[in-house]
Amino acid sequence: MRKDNIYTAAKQSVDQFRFDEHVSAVFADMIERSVPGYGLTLEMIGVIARQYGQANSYCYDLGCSLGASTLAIRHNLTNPDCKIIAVDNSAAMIARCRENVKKDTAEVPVDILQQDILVTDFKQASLSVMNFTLQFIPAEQRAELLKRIADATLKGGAFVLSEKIKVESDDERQVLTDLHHQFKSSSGYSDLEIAQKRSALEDVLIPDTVATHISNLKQAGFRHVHLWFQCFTFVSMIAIK
Ligand code: GEK
Repeated sequence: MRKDNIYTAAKQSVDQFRFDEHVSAVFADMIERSVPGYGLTLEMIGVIARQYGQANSYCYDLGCSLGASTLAIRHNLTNPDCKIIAVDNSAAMIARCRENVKKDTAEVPVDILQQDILVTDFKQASLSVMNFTLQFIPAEQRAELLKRIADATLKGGAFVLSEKIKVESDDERQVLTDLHHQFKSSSGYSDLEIAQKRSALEDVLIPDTVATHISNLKQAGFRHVHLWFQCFTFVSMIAIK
């Protein structure tokens, strides 16, 4: 795994974060050292796929990056007639995702699409996953996207939404943000790297509160929404149709 050194050197000005070739080359290391609990979300996406994958259905990995969630689903689906659709709009991510899926030996078919998930045509979904992707979608387009996902979800199907969240309470936000900073320091990032990455993400990653996510998911048409994971300001929810 190539080490993420993107923000190691001091930059005159920090460009907006983009999922380009440089990021995709170090992404596995970057996300593991930046998102506390990321490995656990992947492991539990596998568990959720076992529970919710239905025969003759599709499983969507939206914002698939290198295909980590896709592979977690692929190795755990017990229904033979499922197909996985992995979507990402970054050409660099999709190229590496294709290589990773090609190297993998599991049998469930996977379609890999370089596409904006805002135009993906969803159908017969027993499971859809957005593992830290909705936060990059413009806020005003999120409700419509969630509605299209909910509309395409089969009865009893599930949607996993993992996100970095906005915290309203000043005290809570300070404590959780400091702990996240400490997590990144413990993972080997310097204060400069942490500050430059934060600045790059400033207008790119726009978090919502858990309450907003739950309300949006219910509004979209999911019957039940449960928070199943939280570590500092990172959460994952499961919504059931
Ligand atoms: C994982 N889920 O490893 N359409 C398609 N893809 C998009 C869009 C869009 N409109 N906007 C952003 N992306 C993965 C990790 S990373 C999370 C997901 C992170 C893609 C973007 O190109 C990137 O690959 C991914 O969403 C977000 O389980 O970097 O924190």
